[in-house]
Amino acid sequence: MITVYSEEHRLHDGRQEFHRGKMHPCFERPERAEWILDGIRQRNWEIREPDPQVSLQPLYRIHRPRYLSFLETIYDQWSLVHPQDDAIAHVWSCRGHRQIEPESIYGKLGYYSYDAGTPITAGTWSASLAAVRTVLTAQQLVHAEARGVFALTRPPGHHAGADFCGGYCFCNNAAVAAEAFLLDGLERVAVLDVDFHHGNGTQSIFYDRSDVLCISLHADPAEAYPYFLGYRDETGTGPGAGFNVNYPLPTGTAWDAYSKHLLEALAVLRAYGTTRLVVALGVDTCQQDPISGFSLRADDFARLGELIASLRVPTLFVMEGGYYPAVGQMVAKVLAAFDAA
Ligand code: OKP
Ligand code: ZN
Repeated sequence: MITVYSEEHRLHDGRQEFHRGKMHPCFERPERAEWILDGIRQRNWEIREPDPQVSLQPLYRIHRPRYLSFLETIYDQWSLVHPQDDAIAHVWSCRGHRQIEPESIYGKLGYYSYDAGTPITAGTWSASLAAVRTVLTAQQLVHAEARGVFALTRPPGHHAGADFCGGYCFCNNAAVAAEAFLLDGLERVAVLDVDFHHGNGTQSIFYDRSDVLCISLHADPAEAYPYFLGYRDETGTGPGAGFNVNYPLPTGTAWDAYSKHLLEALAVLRAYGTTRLVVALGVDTCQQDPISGFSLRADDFARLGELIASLRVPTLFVMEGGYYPAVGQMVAKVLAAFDAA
């Protein structure tokens, strides 16, 4: 399997995230990509750089222009006042407040984000754009008839919405790739999100659309991040009614229960007539993950790759979460089993 990877991800290097009353070193750090690359290199798979000429049209269709200019410019404005610190919001809009983009940098940060775990650094915009080029280059390879391609994206994407960042995510790489398949003339595109956390950004982007089916298996938001989205009764709206499927699972879920729901998800993908699949591949479902609560074991990741392959649909794997050194081993198990099936 080909991996597309850019070392520009390193430009996004947040110092700290706010969590449960104090600042902690960021879990989502450049080292993660090294861990993932280790797993890929051990298998001797080809690693390619993103095409610098790849069209960014799908990015502009997924994200609002004003949000993209916010991402591009906010750190420069912030650093004039706080040159030693990353940009991070400390105030957000809520019920009864105006939904407006204030002039103040603090107001803008609150308007375009939803948590305090997602610092914006000097290189966040460049790294995010490199991740988008990475996923779009990989998408082009799948479009040109590759059966499976891996986009080693960092920062991750599935929590980013049309006009907000959060959950370590800035641009929604998986959503951008799904949009690219549609722009290439395909129909019945689907996103299968297997990250531990619900992909609230992806769901919100496609919630009223029938051209991208979104299916997600994740920790029950009643007990886990992102808390405010990802419940079972969220099934889509308007023309998108029936095109969003959530499988919220309890803390401690292991392969036995997980795989039952995965088989259901695969049946939905089959019934839809999926032509191209984007897998939001988080491996933070592993028992080893320091910030998550499922109990998948190493060999379960091979089963995961095998089951995804059983769909027999050209598949783009997009990296999401996974915060422990063996993350590359789990990713490689998924991809190798997919290839072998
Ligand atoms: C991003 B992805 C840890 C608390 C959790 C946000 C989690 C974002 C996960 N300090 N904060 O879905 O893996
Ligand atoms: Zn996650």
